[in-house]
Parts: sequence; structure tokens; C-alpha cells
Amino acid sequence: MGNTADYHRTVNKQYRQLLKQCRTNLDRMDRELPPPVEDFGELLTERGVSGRAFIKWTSLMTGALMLPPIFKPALARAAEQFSRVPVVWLHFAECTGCSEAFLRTSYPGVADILLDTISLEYHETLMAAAGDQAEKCLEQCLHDFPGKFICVIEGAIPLGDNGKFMRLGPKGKTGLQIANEVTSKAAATICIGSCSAFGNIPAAKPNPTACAGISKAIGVKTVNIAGCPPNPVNFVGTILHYLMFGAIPALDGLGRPVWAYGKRIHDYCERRPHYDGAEFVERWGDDGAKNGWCLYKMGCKGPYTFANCAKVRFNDGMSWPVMAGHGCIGCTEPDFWDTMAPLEKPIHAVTFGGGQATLDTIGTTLLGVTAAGIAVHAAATAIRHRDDKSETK
Ligand code: FSX
Ligand code: SF4
Ligand code: F3S
Repeated sequence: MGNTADYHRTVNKQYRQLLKQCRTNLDRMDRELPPPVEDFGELLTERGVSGRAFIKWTSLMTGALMLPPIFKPALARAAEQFSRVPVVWLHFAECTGCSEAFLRTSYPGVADILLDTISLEYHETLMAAAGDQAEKCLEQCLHDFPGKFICVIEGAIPLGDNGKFMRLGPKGKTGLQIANEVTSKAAATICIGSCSAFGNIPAAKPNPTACAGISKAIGVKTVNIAGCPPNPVNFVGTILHYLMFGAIPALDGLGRPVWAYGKRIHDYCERRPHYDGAEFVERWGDDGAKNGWCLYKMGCKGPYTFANCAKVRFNDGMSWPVMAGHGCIGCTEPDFWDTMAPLEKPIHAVTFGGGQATLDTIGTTLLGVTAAGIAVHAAATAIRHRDDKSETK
């Protein structure tokens, strides 16, 4: 008992110290960031977000960031500062689905406003300027906010032929040159989407342009908001963390924020009881599909994929791939397009079913071990399931 009380006292003390650091950092941000263009409180009122809804949102985000409730007022302050952080948003080899996902966001209302008002000094898709004028905006930002802006990157960089597969802007610079120039002056570089994080589809085999993720291409440390496209909530939370603590959040071995990518899809999935009960969809549209059973046999890669999709969902928290009826395709994992394929078959069917792939081609040893374990579990539960069925006959 005494030990538990001591433990709580120590933890509370550590949190209080952290909160103190957080307040000091928010004060510093207040002094250093450019003034806000619009008043955040007025914006909330204009968009019909009530005080109650805002408080609810701070609770959700504080919890998502794995912080205790005493951090809610600090998070609210960080939200007020959100639109003051200068952002340069670069596009390389990708489909722009990431920007699209962000433009569509409205979860849960407040995040929408934050993303709408983000101070985009440069964004090739959204900015009105073009050509020389656009390039001037970029130069101006690098000049005005050295070491203070966040560089957000969508898309992989083609490295083949010294980067010449991608040329941008009026001077015809390569993506490689631009990435080096901009990231070297940024406070932090955030990769939005699996293309900039890991190469992803542009780097899928046979990768004729030798595309690579940013970190691999230019050797800088990046925060990887993985996903194809990623969840906007994970970007918003990462910036809020930066504002609150003056530092990027803890990252996993693949550069993904642990608060958002620390658990597997399979760990939070609402279909998990069906997996454990060996109730699998066997064909699209069968009774299992109609009853929301587990999609493992239809190729769901949730057991090998780390992300919070099941928890935060997409589009107003309305749904996520598995809820919509298709298995997870593993879009937050490196090289998922190659390693998780075919996307509508279980990995064990490919690895142990006489196909071309072997465990080595799945990727990491961890993934291989997990795949083997899952395959055994699925096979065992399938046998149990068959037995159950034969008993009922
Ligand atoms: Fe990649 Fe984003 Fe997938 Fe597309 O820009 S992560 S292909 S959703 O758009 O980079
Ligand atoms: Fe959910 Fe997929 Fe895991 Fe089944 S295999 S429980 S559908 S994540
Ligand atoms: Fe991607 Fe799987 Fe989430 S496909 S969006 S990681 S459910």
C-alpha cells in the first residue's frame, strides 16, 4: 500500500514538473512566434464550436497524447498558438491524397479549424501564387523564419540519375536539392504519409526512378506521420506536442510518434472478439461479412500494422477501413505495397501456402515471427471453428 502511495506521489510530482516545463515553453512560444492572423476564440464561435465541445476536444487530444487531464489547459493554449507556427509544405512524388485527407478533416471540429488556419507560408497545391512568385514566398519564409518553421513533406524523392527524374519550379531544381535546402533551415521536418516517410508506392518494386523516403534520401531525422493517407489527428497532435514541450514527441524505431503508432491495429479492432472466437469472413458478402466478423482471412494486415486508426478513426471519427468492411492493408508500415501483398490474402497463405513469397520478403524478423504466430493461431482457430460446425450438423 505504502509503495503504491509513494509511486503515485512520484508520478504526480513528475507530471507537475513536466507541466511547469510545458507552461514555460508555451510562454516562450508566445514571445517568439509571429502574431496570430485571426483570433482563435472568435474562430471557434464563428464555426459554431461551443465551449463545451472545445473542452471535450481538449480531453480527447490530451488522452490521445497519453497525458493526464491536468494538461488540458496547456493543450488548449497550444491550440491557440497552432496557427502561428510557420509551415512550409513540400510535394514530391505522391498522389496528394495526404493533402486531400487534411482538407476533408473535421474531426472533431476543432482539428478542422486548426488545419484550416495553419500558417502555410508555402504549399504548392493550395497557394494562389505560381512560378517565380511562389518561389519568392519560399525564399521569404526561409529568410524570415530560419530554424523556426516546420517543414512538412508529402511524397518520396526520386534519387535516380542524381534526382533528375523530378524537377520543380521556375529554376528547374530537383526534389533532392529543394529537400536539402528547406530541411536544413527547418526547426523540424515532418513527413506526412508513407511516401515521404518510407518511399511507399513511388518506391514500390521495380522502382525505376529509385524513389526513397526523406530520411533515407537526404539523411535528416524526420517525424513520420505514416499512413496512405495518414490520419490528420496524428499530425495535429504532433504539432500540439511540439508547441507544448518545444520538442517532437517520442518516436518509435521507424520515426513514428509512439502516442499514435505504439499499438497494433489488431489490439484496438472492434472485430477482435470475432478473431478470438474464430469467426472469419470467408468470402466478400457472406454472412460473416454481414455480421461484421474478422477480416483476417480476407487479407487484413491489422496484426502486423502499428497505428491508432481503430481508436481515432477518420472523417469526424465516423469510420475506418476495417469498420467499413475491408481489411487493413498495412499502410503505415514501410514498403507495405510489396511486403503486405497480395492485399486481399492473409500473409500466411502466401508464406506457407506454396506461393513465391517467403518469410524474408515480409520484412522484419519481428513481422515474420508475428506472421508465423498469427498463422498458427488462425489455423488452430479455424480447425476449432470447423469442429464446432461439424458438431452442430
Ligand atoms: Fe503517398 Fe500522400 Fe499515399 Fe497519396 O501525398 S502516402 S500515395 S495517400 O498522397 O504521399
Ligand atoms: Fe480486426 Fe483485422 Fe485483427 Fe480481424 S485481423 S481482429 S479484422 S485487425
Ligand atoms: Fe491504413 Fe490499416 Fe489504418 S490500411 S488507414 S493502417 S486500418
